[in-house]
Amino acid sequence: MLFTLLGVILTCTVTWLYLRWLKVRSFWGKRGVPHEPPHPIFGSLTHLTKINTSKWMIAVYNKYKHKTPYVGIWLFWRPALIVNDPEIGRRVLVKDADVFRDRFLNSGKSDPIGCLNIFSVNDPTWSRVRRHLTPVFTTAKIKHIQNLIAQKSKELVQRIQIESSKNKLIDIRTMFADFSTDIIGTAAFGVKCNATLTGKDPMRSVTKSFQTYSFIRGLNFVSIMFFPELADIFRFSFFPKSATDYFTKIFRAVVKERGGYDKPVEEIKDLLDTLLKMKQNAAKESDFMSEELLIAQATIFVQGAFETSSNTLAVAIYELAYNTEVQEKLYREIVDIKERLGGEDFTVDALADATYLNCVIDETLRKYPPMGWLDRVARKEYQIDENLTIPAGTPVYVNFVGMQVDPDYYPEPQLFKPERFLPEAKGDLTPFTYAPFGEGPRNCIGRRFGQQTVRFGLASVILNYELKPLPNMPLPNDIEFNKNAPFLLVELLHVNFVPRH
Ligand code: HEM
Ligand SMILES: *[C@@H]1O[C@H](CO)[C@@H](O)[C@H](O)[C@H]1NC(C)=O
Ligand SMILES: *[C@@H]1O[C@H](CO)[C@@H](O)[C@H](O)[C@H]1NC(C)=O
Ligand SMILES: CC(=O)N[C@H]1CO[C@H](CO)[C@@H](O)[C@@H]1O
Repeated sequence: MLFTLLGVILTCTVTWLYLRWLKVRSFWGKRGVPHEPPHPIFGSLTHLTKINTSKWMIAVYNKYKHKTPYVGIWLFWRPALIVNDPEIGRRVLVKDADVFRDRFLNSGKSDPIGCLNIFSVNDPTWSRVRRHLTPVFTTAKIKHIQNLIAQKSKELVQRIQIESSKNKLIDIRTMFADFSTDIIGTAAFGVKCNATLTGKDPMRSVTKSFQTYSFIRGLNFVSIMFFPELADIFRFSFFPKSATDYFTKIFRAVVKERGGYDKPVEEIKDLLDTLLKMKQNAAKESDFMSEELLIAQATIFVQGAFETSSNTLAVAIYELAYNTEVQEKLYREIVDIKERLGGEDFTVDALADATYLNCVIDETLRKYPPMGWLDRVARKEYQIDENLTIPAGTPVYVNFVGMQVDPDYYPEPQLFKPERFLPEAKGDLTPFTYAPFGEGPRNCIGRRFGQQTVRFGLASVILNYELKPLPNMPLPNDIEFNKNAPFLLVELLHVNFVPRH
């Protein structure tokens, strides 16, 4: 009797699941959207344990290139759309940004620091926070960080000197992560960090924990990015708990040191001040912002800044070592700037005007965008084009990493050619085929901050060292990337730093 009952229940469940599956599986076919048949569990995500998602995005792009502007995929059982077309990308990110204001990725509700930060939070909190923060990330407002970045750039040169004198191979990924951690740690949390010189610092221990993409951390990120409900159930978090505990502790201590949450901020000196000011301004509009909300922003500044900037620096230095003409041209520009400054420290303005330096950075971000695809979710039904309307809730990924290496847009995409981005050549580029900082109202809020960090770091190293390849290291196009990391993250890299004088 019992067995019969169990048997009936089982049969019903299996049949129901099967019928659901048939419906899921036919989703894109029914709409005439090109797709690969999904795996019964993972959908289109069967690559996850094998290759980097960025590489996968490039593969999908190349496979469907010129056949179709978009490709249907499944995130497990959820249909999602990859957009490989600049014009549709522009509409999703800019013109119809109101429909696509939210990101799909999300960490569980059990993780306030992870789910309240401006990167992962959705409306209405996102608009509230973004509105207050955008004005303080303008060029003028972040100039006060110039001295900090200039000081850390000098320490970077010292660091290379110290390590070279010990005949040590320099792990450039780690060195630049030490550098970028010092800058963003001090700017966001108001504490002094000394990792550039020493390689060690409490703040650096935290960013190291962010960088260890073990299988489990990788799994965390896969859920957060592609299956947020699972992140909720298993209480996965954006940040390791030890990190958020540490951030909470130092944030409180520094706020206390500055006179508490209610002491009016007169002059904004760093990002922490901007957060305090945001809370105070919101209070004037009877909008209460919790301490957690502030700490979540400071934390995402660290995560959003340190790895993007340090990866960019590492791959730029690596490419320069293998592209001697580019390096020489850059060196001459930097020497000129230094002379024009009368030998004084670089300034934000002088480096912003360094045409070739900026082309080198643009080209680095073309080949190695830290976040190669942009994630949005449709808040209501949306007509993609005359052939396709997607239902509300469909995740959409704009595939810039694919477009950025498409030879039709960037001839010989494997070559490192900063000249593509020279002002006189820029007119030939197809709009919306390049967006390393994202696009539209939800683009990277720290763009200028990141650019400054990278400009100062590169200029200081190039002025003092000639970069040369070392034997037994891979060519730039064979660099390996961590396959558990959600975004492009380089593995161990070494170059030879030869002092210029
Ligand atoms: C080379 C450096 C950097 C690169 C390449 C980069 C790239 C990006 C990209 C592609 C996005 C997604 C944009 C979109 O969806 O349209 C983003 C978002 C974001 N970035 Fe950056 N970033 C960099 C540096 C920074 C820095 C220095 C900070 C903080 C000080 C920062 C903070 C953020 C934040 C908070 C968001 C989320 C914005 C939102 O959702 O409203 N980033 N970044
Ligand atoms: C940073 O480390 C260096 C080298 O160990 C040391 O000389 C210097 O005093 C430290 N600076 C701070 C602010 O702790
Ligand atoms: C819609 O589909 C038709 C038939 O496949 C195709 O010729 C047309 O170019 C498509 N329209 C757009 C905007 O892609
Ligand atoms: C396709 C591809 O290049 N995948 C790389 C992803 O990262 C792993 C680990 O570094 C590499 O081994 C793969 O080659």
